[in-house]
Amino acid sequence: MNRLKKLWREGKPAVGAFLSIPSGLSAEAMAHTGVDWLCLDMQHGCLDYSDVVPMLTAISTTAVVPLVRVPWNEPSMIMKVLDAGAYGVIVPMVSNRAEAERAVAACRYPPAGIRSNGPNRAVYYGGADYQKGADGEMLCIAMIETAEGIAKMDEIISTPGLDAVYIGPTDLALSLGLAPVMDNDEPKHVATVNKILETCRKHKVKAAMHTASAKYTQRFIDQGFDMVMLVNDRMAMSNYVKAEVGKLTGWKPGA
Ligand code: 3PY
Ligand code: MG
Repeated sequence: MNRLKKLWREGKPAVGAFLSIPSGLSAEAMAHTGVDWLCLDMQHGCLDYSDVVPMLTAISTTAVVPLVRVPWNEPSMIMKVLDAGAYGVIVPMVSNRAEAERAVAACRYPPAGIRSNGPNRAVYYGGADYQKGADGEMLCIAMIETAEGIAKMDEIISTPGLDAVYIGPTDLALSLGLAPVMDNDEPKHVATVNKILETCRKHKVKAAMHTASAKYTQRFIDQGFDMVMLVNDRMAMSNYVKAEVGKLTGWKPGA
């Protein structure tokens, strides 16, 4: 059973993190932090398929829901990460209905979609009859972050079978002619984010937002987002060590 879907059925938001470091150990460590979900980032993280499989295994030692952001809207990789045990995919840069339908179809077995049979690792949590319930459990999450996607948000968000829409704030900013900063307060950015959330509400699709801080994670939870990303592993590590280094007195880095 997909615990993310359970949280949503209970009306609860889910908080998670992105993993960009190719390590089973850091995936396991992050899975023990209290987050609801972890997303292995194959788009911008340093992860290949051979990294993703042991990281999914490491996350499976906990109840945390494993997701994968695939590098692109490409059915073969979507199917491979679902076979390897992801409970859903985040698909970047979905710009129109046809692209959203392509992503959804790759996540669903026939007759609903085109997913090919071969759930090699997924059977270990799904059981021998994994295929029976898989279409209802695997999350297909499309990112809206391109200029075309912003213009066509209604046709994307209303795509049958799409579970959620995930906002990529920095690509969204670039698409709006703004600087690619996270936790963005530019009025044009805020208005676009609000409009995506509203459109998700209209079509009863879950809305997900990416942040770089607890302050903005809290803000988006309070605003009604169903899924919010709090932190990524690389930033967590470097921010923590930088802060600790900064607390030392009588010592300067490299001095
Ligand atoms: C973006 O900010 O564009 C993202 O995709 C977040 O990783
Ligand atoms: Mg992006």
